[in-house]
Amino acid sequence: MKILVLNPNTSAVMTASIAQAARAVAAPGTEIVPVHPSFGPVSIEGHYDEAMAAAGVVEQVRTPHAQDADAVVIACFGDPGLDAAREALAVPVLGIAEAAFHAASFLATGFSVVTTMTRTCVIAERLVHRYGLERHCRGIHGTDFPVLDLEDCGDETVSRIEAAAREALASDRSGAIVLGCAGMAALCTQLQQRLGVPVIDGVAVAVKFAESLAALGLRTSKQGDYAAPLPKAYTGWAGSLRW
Ligand code: 2AL
Repeated sequence: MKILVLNPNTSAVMTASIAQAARAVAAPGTEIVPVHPSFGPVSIEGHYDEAMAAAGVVEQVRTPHAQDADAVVIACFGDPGLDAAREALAVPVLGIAEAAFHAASFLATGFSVVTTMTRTCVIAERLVHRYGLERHCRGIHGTDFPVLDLEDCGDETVSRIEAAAREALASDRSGAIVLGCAGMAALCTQLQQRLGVPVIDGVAVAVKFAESLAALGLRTSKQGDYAAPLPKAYTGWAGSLRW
């Protein structure tokens, strides 16, 4: 089986580290195909970045790589372009925030999110509401690390994320931590060992959910709003992105 792992930012270093995290959990017969858009922000840290990244996701789901995949994972914690990708494709498409929230709700009655810039907390908060998981999510905490700092993070970064997670567990009375950035995937095992509670990396759980749904022969519904986009002219620079 082939899983397209789509990093919506344009950092090749982050795409490679996301691919490594995905391959670490993939089943022996699963091929991970990592891609990122040809345009857009190098990191996604706000609403403006996210709007551009969603267009990058649209670009990538039109490629032969995506058409050939058995499932797709959108590997950014804001799940940009998730609904658009589900319209465009018939295979299962999972966002890492959505996957991580659901996984956390299986493992603890309440979880806390530890993310990058504090300004992105509202993005995660809105997603929690969109997915109906507000009774499980007990807090969302920024660490004010720029996303690209995670490309090359040492022990000091891990210790700061660990400290934020410890504080979150205590103040929120949570039983699990969700990592709020695809760039944190490589830190998951280490943080789980240090914290002694489930630590959920959305990349890993999204890959496993994607594998399971594809193996069960389950596909995105084409009835209603996830039906293929309506054909129409797109103008200006978006002309080549029309369905
Ligand atoms: C992210 C992420 O996962 N990738 C990125 O560029 N920005 N999300 C975040 N909250 O930092």
